[in-house]
Amino acid sequence: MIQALQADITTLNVDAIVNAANGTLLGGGGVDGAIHQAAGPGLLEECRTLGGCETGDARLTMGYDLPARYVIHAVGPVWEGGRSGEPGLLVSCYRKSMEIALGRHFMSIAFPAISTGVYGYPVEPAARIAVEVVRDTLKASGKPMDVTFCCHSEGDLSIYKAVLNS
Ligand code: AR6
Repeated sequence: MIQALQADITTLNVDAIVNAANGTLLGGGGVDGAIHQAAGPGLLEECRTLGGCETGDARLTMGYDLPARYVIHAVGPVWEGGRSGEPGLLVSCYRKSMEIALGRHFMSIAFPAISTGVYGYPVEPAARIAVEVVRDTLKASGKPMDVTFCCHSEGDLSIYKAVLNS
């Protein structure tokens, strides 16, 4: 039900992939750039209609040319040392994304390591939050869903595997 693997998230055939977006929802680098590139221009067109998104929140769009049917755009916090509410905002990202997925009865979802690239959140504490929120929300919902933590690097994968086993 919950797994970690190393892959390009744009290749995953799931109901929804999560994007590590910024507040404009108008694209950027990293996984955001890769998702927009693979989804095609329809994604940006839909994102323009959304009017942005607060940090810690998430928005749903279609997946366009992606194998994934939908994209959940979550806006993670920029790491500023950990005392500016970053953990709570990251918790909120995962929670809101899971609420959208559960509300739509998605059976499968894949998350990148939100905030741990350009935004600088250290991977291990971020992975702990990701795993804990997903486990808690799934348990509370009582619904089945396949959740994939999609890691870009081998190092991130080993951190996620260790967290999943702890
Ligand atoms: N598949 C899976 N993971 C990926 C991929 C991919 N194709 N590409 C990168 N990653 P980041 P953030 C990993 O920087 O830190 C953007 O410009 C990456 O190795 O994409 O939340 C947005 O527009 C890292 O582990 O997102 C925002 O401005 C993880 O995805 C800002 O970056 C997240 O790295 C958001 O920064």
